Amino acid sequence: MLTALGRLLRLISRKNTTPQRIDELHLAGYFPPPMNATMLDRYQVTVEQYTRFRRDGFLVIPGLVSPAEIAELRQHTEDLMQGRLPEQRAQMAERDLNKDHGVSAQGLEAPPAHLSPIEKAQYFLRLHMLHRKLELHERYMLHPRVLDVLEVLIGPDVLALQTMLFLKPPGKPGQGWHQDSYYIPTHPDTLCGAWIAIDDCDELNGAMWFAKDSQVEPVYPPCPEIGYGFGDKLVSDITYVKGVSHSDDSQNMLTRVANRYDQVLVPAQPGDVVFFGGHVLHRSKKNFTTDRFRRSFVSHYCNARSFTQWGVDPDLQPPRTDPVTKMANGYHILARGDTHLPFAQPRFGTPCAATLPANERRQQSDYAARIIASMNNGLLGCAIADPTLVDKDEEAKAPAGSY
Ligand SMILES: O=C(O)CCC(=O)C(=O)O
Repeated sequence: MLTALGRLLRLISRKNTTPQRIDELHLAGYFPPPMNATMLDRYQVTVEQYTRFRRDGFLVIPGLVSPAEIAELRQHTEDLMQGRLPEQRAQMAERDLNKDHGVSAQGLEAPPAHLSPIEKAQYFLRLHMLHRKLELHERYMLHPRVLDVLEVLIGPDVLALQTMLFLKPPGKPGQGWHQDSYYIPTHPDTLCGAWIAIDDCDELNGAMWFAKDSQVEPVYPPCPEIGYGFGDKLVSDITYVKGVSHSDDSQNMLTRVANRYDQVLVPAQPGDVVFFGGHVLHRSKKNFTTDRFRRSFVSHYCNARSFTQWGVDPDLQPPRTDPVTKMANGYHILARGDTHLPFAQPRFGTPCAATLPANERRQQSDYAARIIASMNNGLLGCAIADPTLVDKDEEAKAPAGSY
């Protein structure tokens, strides 16, 4: 390896980094493709942020989404809560707001029309998968700066799987300790959430908590009597759990695991984005305030080379599930990079990798693929080194057969 690495270092040494040389290196697969104007606008993840994500299991990027965009997202959310969106053609059934914790809805129904604005705003706790019904949710799921970060953390190929809009009105409950890969399995497991704060979030209105460093844990699978859930069943002494996401800690068996770690509150300002991996234990508590919402827009993604059976859309005909493997990748949008697996186009046409012509998409992710593809020659991809640049002294110093 030292020899190969030495060659690469020589290739990119100062005297070799002329624009033409950089172009050659790009073509040889060492560097990402040259950036165009849009790419220069990219959010740049640092080594420190990358290591923090891997070490802590989560990463907060302050102000990743602009104030103007948050204003748009907030206004749209308020219209949705009041049933004012043109897409909200049906109405939800009546229910007693004092007797439940708020509805988690898949659909786009409006709250009953006769309710007061305050009652309407209390009607929903959270709404799922509306990127399949609302252009704006698709657009925020595919927000370029959010994708810039994901491309580094779990990419370069990124598949957009899921969205949730948390409204969490005053007095409504949070979600107890859980691991997201329990709900959304991907193989290999590359799941990552991106949680965009719409309101100020703090301890009182139910900000998120993380069991810091707990991303090293396996995903704890459900006891057989629990209908749904996934986990690392091959770990020989794994505990099967009950009460995942239960907000009463005594009912939630993951509390014991979470209690082995420091538990940190992650307050957020509108526009801050919290990225978190599929294994890290996290929770949010009740909204203890009487007058503040705690709204956030959350999307989940995986590497687009991972296989998933999750997220079939029964409304989409003909079905896109692979009849043999039950793979459901064909329902999810290719956000960045490329993939050899199926993927969906964004229904509302939001620009992303899926909307690029195949050759352009391949070119953008080619540098990652080439490094892998060119390893077959025994030289770990460094075979294109210019023989005239061999430094005899350095070569001689490397012990025979060393890496
Ligand atoms: O926002 C919350 O209260 C919880 C979010 C969460 O746990 C998740 O998105 O996985």
